[in-house]
Amino acid sequence: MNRKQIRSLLTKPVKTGLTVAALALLSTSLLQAHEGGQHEPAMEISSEDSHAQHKAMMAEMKMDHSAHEDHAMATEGEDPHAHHKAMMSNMAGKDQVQRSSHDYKAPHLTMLNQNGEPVAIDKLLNSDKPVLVNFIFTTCPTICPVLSSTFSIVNRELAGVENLSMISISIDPEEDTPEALQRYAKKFEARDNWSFITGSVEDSIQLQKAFDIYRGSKMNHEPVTYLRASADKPWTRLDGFPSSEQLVSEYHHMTMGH
Ligand SMILES: [Cu+2]
Repeated sequence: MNRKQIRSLLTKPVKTGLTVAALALLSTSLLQAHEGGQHEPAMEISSEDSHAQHKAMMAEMKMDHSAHEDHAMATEGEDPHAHHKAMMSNMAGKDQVQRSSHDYKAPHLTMLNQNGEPVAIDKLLNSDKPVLVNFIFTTCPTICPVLSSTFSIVNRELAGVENLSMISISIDPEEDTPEALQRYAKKFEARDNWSFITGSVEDSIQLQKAFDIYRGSKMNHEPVTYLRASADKPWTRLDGFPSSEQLVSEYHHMTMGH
C-alpha cells in the first residue's frame, strides 16, 4: 500500500465501513511505517527511558493487532477488514464517549503557535466564535494520532464554515517546538483555522490543569475533546474517541440559532 492509497482510504471512511478512529489509527501507523518507521517501538524497556511506557503500550497494541488478525483470518474468511472492525468496537463508538459540561477558565498566558508567533491563549480560547480544542503531543504513537486524524477530517469537512477555530495544544512543549508542530500540521493537512500551540512547560501544565486534563505526565494522558459555541457558553467535554461525524454534528448542533 502506498501513501496515496492510504490517504484515499482515510478520505473515504464511509465506503470502507470502518470507523474513522480505527481507520485513523490504521492510516497513521501505515504512514509511519511507510515513512521509515522512525517511531518503531523498542521492545527493551528501561526505566530511564521517558518513552518506555508509551513504547510498551505500542508494542502491546501491535501484539493485540496481530492477534486480531489471526482471529479474523480464521473466522471471518475473506473480509480483510475484520480485525479492524473488531478493533473499532474496542476503540471507538459514540456510546463510549462521555459528554459533560464545564466552566473552565483559560489562564492568561502568552504561548506560541506553529508559526512561532506569540498567542494569548485566553483570547484564542475565549473567542465569540465556535472553538474545537484538544491536547496532543506530536510523538505520541497511540491516542493523539487518532484525535488528530479525526480533527483533520473535521477540518476538511467544515472547510466551508468560516467561523470555526480548531486548537491543538501540546502537552509536550519541550519536544513540540513550533517547527515540530508545523510538520505535524502539514502531516494532518491542517487549514489556516487550525492552530497548534506550544510554550513553556509551566504554561502548558497550567493550561492542562485549567481544563482538568493534567495527569502528571504525558504518558498518562487521556483522549479529550472540548468545544463550545462562544465564550459566554460552558465548555462541552467529550472523553473518549468521538468520530468526525459526531464532531461535525456537535458543531452544527451548538451553532444552531447563532
Ligand atoms: Cu497521545
